[in-house]
Amino acid sequence: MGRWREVVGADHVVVDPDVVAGYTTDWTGRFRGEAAVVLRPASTGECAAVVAICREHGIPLTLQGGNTGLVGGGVPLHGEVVLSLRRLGRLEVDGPAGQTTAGAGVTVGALGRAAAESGWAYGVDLASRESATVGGTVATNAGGLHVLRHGDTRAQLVGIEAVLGTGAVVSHLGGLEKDNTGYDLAGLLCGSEGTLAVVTAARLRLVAPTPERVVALLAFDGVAPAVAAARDLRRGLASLAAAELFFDEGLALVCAVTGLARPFSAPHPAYLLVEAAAAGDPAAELAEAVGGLGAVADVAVATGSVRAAELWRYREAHTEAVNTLGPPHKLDVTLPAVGLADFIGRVPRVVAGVAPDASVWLFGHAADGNVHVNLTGLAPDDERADDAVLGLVAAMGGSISAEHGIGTAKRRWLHLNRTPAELDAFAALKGALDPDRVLSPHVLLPDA
Ligand code: 2HG
Ligand code: ZN
Repeated sequence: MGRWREVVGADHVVVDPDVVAGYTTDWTGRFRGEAAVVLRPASTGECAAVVAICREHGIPLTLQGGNTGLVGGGVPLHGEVVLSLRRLGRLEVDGPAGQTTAGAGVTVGALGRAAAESGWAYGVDLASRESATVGGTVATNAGGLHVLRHGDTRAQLVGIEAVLGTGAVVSHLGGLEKDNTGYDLAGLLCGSEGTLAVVTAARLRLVAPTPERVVALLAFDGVAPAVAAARDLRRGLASLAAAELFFDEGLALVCAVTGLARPFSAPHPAYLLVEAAAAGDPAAELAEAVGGLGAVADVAVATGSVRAAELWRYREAHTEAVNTLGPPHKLDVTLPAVGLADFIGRVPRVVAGVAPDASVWLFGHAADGNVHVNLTGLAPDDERADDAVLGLVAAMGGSISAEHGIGTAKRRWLHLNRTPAELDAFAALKGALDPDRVLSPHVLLPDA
């Protein structure tokens, strides 16, 4: 305790149980851990000193950013000390380079605003933008709403600063767009979920702003035409910035929970929320592209930003609406494009076969093949339906984690997507960069 106080300051060695409690349960309430201490360093040097002390004494750490993760990777489920990175708040925009250097604790929302002030934009956006941090989104390679346009977090990453599990600091933040000088450490640490290093800062690419936005909600009479529409818009609408899929059961729940009015006079089985964004008004090209789709049953177009935000809310409020039903099981999966509609049709039957009392809520990022399968009405540790759904995903050639990571929740299914040789390579990397398993020892990889 004394050495930690010397490093981070007494105020940031948190032991008050009421304060610690804010760091030990995940956002959904499904993953509840416990910790005696939360450490809140404010610099890379402080992080390195903390890791060195923990390594010396064999004290495992759980790394935590905004605690918006949904797979139990950021909470101390085995009594670990929590290393909260939220105080790492450095934020510089390099206008000429079109890049930013951001500390791990900067939120995605704050990064986006800083980029906008300098005439740029950040390519990653997600519903949890005001809590999710740069460190967390890099550690999990977060996707979000604009992957179809700008790619995932790894695609924005130009460089990284991090503390390895050995306590060594690696810092490569120069921001050169072309830099073929050996292993891509930034790319490796991105998505490693805190198991190899503490990400303390990232050098991130910015994108050209697209201030003119039009949002439309399209209704369809089935899943297949909605999925096909997302594919056709991706090819035919250059300004397409988002294509978000949801269904009538989820929409009804969102309306009941939020008090929003239903968007159409009649219900429809499937909906696609489409955003077009460009430097000039994309309304005409969006209308033309939607007109060419053929199978659209109804359309609501937002002509102003208030209505646009309302239409977005139908999709973004799914997460909070589902949570009102009790802690959900969250299975964030990707399917090959050709199998997406078929998978969506099969999931409810597969779940009903093993857990008839469970409710299934589906929504996601249509153009990425990414469906968020949320299951409610299950005990937190009842994994029969998880097993059945993830088995179906693998059998159909999909991924058991699209954008949320493996965390602790999906470790037992990692073998569905990764061969023994790949898992051996993962273990070798862990052994090299975190030999004493100080960093998030129960996340992603099997226990030693
Ligand atoms: C989203 O797309 C997030 O809104 C959360 O990835 C998904 O709540 C979920 O399952
Ligand atoms: Zn998502």
